[in-house]
Amino acid sequence: MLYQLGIGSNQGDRAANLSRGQRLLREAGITTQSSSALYETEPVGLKDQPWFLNQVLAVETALLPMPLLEEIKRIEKQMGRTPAPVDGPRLIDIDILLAGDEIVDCIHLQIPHPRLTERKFVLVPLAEIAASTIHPLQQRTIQELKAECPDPSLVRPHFRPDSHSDD
Ligand code: PH2
Ligand code: MG
Ligand code: MG
Repeated sequence: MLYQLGIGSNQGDRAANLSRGQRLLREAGITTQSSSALYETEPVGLKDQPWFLNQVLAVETALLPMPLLEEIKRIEKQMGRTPAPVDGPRLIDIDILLAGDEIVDCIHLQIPHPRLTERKFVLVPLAEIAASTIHPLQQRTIQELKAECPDPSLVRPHFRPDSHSDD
């Protein structure tokens, strides 16, 4: 089954945290089919914290949504994520955004992610790899949801510090 995952970090070496997260997913049999660019994003919710790096991954796995969530939690814990306030700083955060056309609504897991449509830091990278995917509850494409999203927070492409050189 193909899932879209949102992955973010705003502590330590953020880019290294995202790539380690992706590697641990792969080692758990959750393989990346396509990935967005990295985005430098203004914090949403709690403002007084460092900017995030966010990315969206399309991953393939045989895991059903709840077992996938358990694997994700295990990886976040393995990477050293500690309990933090809601919307507070984090070393790594991996969220299930979409699971194909499926809708999941239980206490511990809602898919599509309930705040997906309100967040530019999700919609911008998601539109890069899944623009014409239809949100199964809104019946709108990701492209449309991005265009209509009123979130004023800044989302800009991340330029890797080592990606250019003077010599
Ligand atoms: N995650 C949050 C809260 N706020 N802001 C940005 N820019 N990026 C995030 O990943 C993020 C956030 C809760 O998970
Ligand atoms: Mg999150
Ligand atoms: Mg999360």
